[in-house]
Amino acid sequence: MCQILDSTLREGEQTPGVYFTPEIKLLIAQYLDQIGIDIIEVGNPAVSPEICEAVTLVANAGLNAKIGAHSLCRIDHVQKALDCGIDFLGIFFSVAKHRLERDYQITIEKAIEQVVEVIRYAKAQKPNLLIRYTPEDTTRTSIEQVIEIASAAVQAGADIISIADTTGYATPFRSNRSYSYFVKTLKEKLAAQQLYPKIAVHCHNDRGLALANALDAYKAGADIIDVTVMGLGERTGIVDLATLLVNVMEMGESELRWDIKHLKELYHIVSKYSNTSIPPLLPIMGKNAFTHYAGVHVKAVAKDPMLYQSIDIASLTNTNNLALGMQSGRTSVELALKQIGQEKVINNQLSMSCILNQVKVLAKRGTSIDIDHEFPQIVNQCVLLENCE
Ligand code: HCA
Ligand code: CU
Repeated sequence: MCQILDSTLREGEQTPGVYFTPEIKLLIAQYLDQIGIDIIEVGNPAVSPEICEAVTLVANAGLNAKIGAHSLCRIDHVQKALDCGIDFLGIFFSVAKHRLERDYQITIEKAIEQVVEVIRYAKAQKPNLLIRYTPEDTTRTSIEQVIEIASAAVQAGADIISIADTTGYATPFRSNRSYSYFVKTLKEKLAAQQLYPKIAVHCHNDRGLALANALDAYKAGADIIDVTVMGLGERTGIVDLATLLVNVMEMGESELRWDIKHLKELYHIVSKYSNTSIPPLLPIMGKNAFTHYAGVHVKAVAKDPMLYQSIDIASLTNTNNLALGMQSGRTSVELALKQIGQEKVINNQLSMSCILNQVKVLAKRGTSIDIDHEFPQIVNQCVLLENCE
């Protein structure tokens, strides 16, 4: 069984322009909690007083999920996070050769010393705190270095080691760049030292492979998977929550674990307060995800939606929709007439031809026809014309 860590409030707030007030963060966290998310990462309290306030607010709201803060590998930042009353702390520090040499300008020995000191400090302050250590840019760090730092971090008190694909470099199709390689090797080498931390994965989408990498990691035995609503995050973001849930359910996770009916409202709220519209083609939660358009499709779907759908959770997460436009046929017009309560028009052949014709004329503008607002006008015109002839 894998756990889900949602980072909409931390990684998601690293989407350019996004800012959630502490109250909105609490609202989003409440929805995530109702869905059954295991860990909610709220932000780094040392970044701003508002984030500090948000972490404190969410950590003290009595949610079932573990509430976490993010922190640089510094004692002052860790202390600030601890003061917020958190259950989970994510400390990140890269030990990639290029980073140590070109940015931090310290040796690997010095880096290990710093990581060990900070983790020991956090554990001493709060022994039941769940500590995650992330060797940032893990997938571009030599595996030997990852094993060395992970082993030191776990011995210092880290409960979780996260494999972060910070730049979206991993791919399931290159063996030593794949998540399965990192997850399996890390588990195996640490177990040989009698160390058994949970392994988390944080997959960025720069190559469009975030979901594929997360599923590769899941198959290899990853214990925790990071997601955000809509895949929000730095650059091209990380794995989308709803898409991940649907896929891990197919790989053996029980669907009873999550109350997915709250996804719709959650996505609506995150979209509204992040000023980011939900992409219509986004799997599962996009407006088009369960919308059928072309005449042949609509005709078949009117008998059974599964004739042109392979996911049977539309009613819980999204709604089955009809789109009206150039590709529409008679069944679409019939369904649209039923939707607006004008089914009596269906039996009038001349009106039906007129309506279908007008739908196609209007569709040349290049956007679908709004069934509740525009379609009734087309119907009225055609019916009027018919009565006058
Ligand atoms: C960041 C980088 C990070 C950290 C992940 C982690 C990444 O924005 O700080 O701490 O587990 O992608 O490496 O999100
Ligand atoms: Cu990230």
